[in-house]
Amino acid sequence: MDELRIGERVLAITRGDITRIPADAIVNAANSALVGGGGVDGAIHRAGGPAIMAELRERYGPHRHCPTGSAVVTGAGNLPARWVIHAVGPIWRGGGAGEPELLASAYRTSCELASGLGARTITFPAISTGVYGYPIEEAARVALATVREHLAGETTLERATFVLFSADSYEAFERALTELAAGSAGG
Ligand code: AR6
Repeated sequence: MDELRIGERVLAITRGDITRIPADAIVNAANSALVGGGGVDGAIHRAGGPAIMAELRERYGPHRHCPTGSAVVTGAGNLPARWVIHAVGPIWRGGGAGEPELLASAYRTSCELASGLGARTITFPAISTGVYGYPIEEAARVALATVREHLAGETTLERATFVLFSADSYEAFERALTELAAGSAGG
């Protein structure tokens, strides 16, 4: 399955490059220093152009810091979006250092910021599952459960889509979405 309905809203997964898919808000997997980097962060700044980094510098200063589990907003430059939400996921340290809570917090904060802006559609990468080493199966469960919970509450978001870059990450999210659907069907 690639979609779960939550009332009128939809939680979806798809394969692809997040910089190519239109959405009101695109979530980035950033670092606390908000200085850019590799992975999806590099792809977003490349595709979006220098305006995004310029805005980060201007709004949040040369010594900017975004705590792990939180997020900040900029415009989206040349990306097919209105906003980029730069979320900071945890570095995986074995799972006993609060990683699930911090990862959930990164997604929850992103959803709340997007809803505060009035966004109706949002796309996410699999935060923390690249350079930061978070195991994909566990990350997929946390990611989907957290965004589902947001979509079940008061929000402007109508559709939230995880854009998975690799076949492995797509398959992990597909399994986690199927589990989540079975869990909600069973009450
Ligand atoms: N579209 C969608 N997903 C992508 C794309 C893309 N274009 N490119 C990579 N991914 P990562 P993290 C996937 O490493 O683990 C950066 O240097 C990738 O396959 O981008 O949160 C930042 O500056 C993986 O599944 O982010 C930070 O320093 C997922 O995106 C640090 O890495 C996340 O991998 C953040 O590490």
